[in-house]
Amino acid sequence: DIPEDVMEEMEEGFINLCNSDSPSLLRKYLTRDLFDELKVKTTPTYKSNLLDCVRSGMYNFNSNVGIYAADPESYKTFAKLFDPIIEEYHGFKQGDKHPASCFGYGSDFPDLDPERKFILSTRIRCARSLDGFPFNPMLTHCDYAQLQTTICRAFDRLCGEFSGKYFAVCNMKEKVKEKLIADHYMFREDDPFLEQGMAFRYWPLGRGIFMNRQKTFIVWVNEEDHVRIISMEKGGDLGRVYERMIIGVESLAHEMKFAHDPHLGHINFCPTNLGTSIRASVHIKLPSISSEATVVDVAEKYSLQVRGTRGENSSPDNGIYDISNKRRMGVTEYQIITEMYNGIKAIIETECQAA
Ligand code: ADP
Ligand code: CIR
Repeated sequence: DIPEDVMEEMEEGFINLCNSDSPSLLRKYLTRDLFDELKVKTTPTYKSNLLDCVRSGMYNFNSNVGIYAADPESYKTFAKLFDPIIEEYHGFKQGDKHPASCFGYGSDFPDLDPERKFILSTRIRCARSLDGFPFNPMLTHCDYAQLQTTICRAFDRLCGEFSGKYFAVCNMKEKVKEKLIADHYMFREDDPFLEQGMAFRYWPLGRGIFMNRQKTFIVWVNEEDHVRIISMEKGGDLGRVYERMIIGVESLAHEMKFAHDPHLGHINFCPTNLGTSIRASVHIKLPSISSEATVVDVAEKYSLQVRGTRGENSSPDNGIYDISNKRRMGVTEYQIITEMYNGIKAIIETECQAA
């Protein structure tokens, strides 16, 4: 019961993808046989189809991954495609079980750069989805509004360091928004991967940002995911940033039911954000490691990912890099932060030796 126009678009998109030189995991794992098997399927509750999941990668040949889940059930209905992609990205095999959440203590991670020579800022974010809602391609006008209302109710109950204010994108002055984006607090609205992934429908309805007074605890609403929970500050005190994120996540979890799967852990729109969904990053200056390729080489040795400082797909600026953990799944939160901590420490040592 896939409409004919959808079938045609999918068929054409598949052929174009095959003929492209896209490096995406989607192109790698979507074979003709698998495509023919999955193109007729829909998910049980929201009736999402394969095109709803792969549109982003079909129209963006420069994707690394190229697929999003249109709803939580997509990970099951289209498992034959998602599983190998998840395995290659996270090293998490089909049949593996994501461990129970274990945050541990931030105090195990002392400041990575007490003299403030290398690290400009540290940020940890995780993603959460609300139980009972699909993801962007299947969300209705009404869903976006309802999600925002539910999430904002939880903000009202935050206290102390965590209390703050919610700013809906629709009420935000352009200048204010631009400044928040430039200062790295706010999401941008120009990501072609998300756009073709149908994540910008009804924009700016239901989208917004919550910030505490110090702008160290931030929550994005209805951007890529229903909720993105962020802790950030200047300097390299990873432990303090982590501690704040843990308390923030736990406070919000009291007020809402987050989607969780016994196998996959936290369930979110992009398969890279399953499991812990944590990305812990530093913005770091590495003037003596002379080339970007060398930084990437060293980072990869420690399972870290290098991005530019203006967000995903941007380029490093003035020798400043965004370096973060790559895998988010199959290991606990504590292990993820430990891996990131050790990797950044090693990169700083490499930088010192090169100086
Ligand atoms: P995400 O981490 O949410 O997946 P991005 O890579 O697009 O997505 O980053 C979102 C924003 O957060 C960008 O403005 C980016 O510059 C900012 N950011 C990421 N890491 C840091 C950091 N360590 N310090 C300051 N800003 C950061
Ligand atoms: C892509 O496929 O490249 C985008 N949809 C983003 C995927 C997640 N990000 C990443 O691996 N850096």
